[in-house]
Amino acid sequence: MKNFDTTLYFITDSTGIEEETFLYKVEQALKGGVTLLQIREKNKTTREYINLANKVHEITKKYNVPLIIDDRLDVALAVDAEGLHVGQSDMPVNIARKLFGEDKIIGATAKTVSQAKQAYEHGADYLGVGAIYPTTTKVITVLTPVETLKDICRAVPIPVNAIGGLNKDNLDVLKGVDIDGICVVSAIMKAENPTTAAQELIKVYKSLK
Ligand code: TZP
Ligand code: MG
Repeated sequence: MKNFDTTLYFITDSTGIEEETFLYKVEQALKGGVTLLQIREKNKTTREYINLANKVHEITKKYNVPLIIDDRLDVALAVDAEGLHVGQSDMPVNIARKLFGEDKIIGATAKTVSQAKQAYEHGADYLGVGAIYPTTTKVITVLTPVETLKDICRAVPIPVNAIGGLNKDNLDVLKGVDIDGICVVSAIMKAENPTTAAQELIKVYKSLK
């Protein structure tokens, strides 16, 4: 049964952090109310990615939060994750859907209305749209105007999340935009206290609605 809430979508990044600290931060963030969690690793071997994803999955299961794997269908299958996220250079959504199954959550990155419509038509369950602001997280991206984000929200019936440089102090730009949630990496990953960081993000996000 596909059941997910994109309100506060936390994307992890273990770069430069000891595994124990990383897993602690993941759990602290979940305690703060993260509703969806993606593991995103760009510099790990396949085996390292699987090992870490399995550990993260043990934690997300305790909090009943679906685990999404960035980019790697093989890793998602290996750890029986609830979902997969694909970017525009990753596996196409329709192929991922065929290989991963109808019951799995598949998300896609979209920066234009046409990319959004295609991802939806190919079977995506949600979209990540951005970057709304410049980001310090390692990613190849360009800025997406808020107007485009609004157009995408109108163009597809699936949940749309804003991403990129978002933190509790700059969400006002999303006021009145029909998004379903926000995606953050550093606002939680780099927070002193991931629990309060997540709680504050939810509070500010909900105040915009
Ligand atoms: N895609 C667009 S921006 C981004 C990704 C993966 C990174 C977002 O990270 P942060 O730290 O929340 O800006
Ligand atoms: Mg990707």
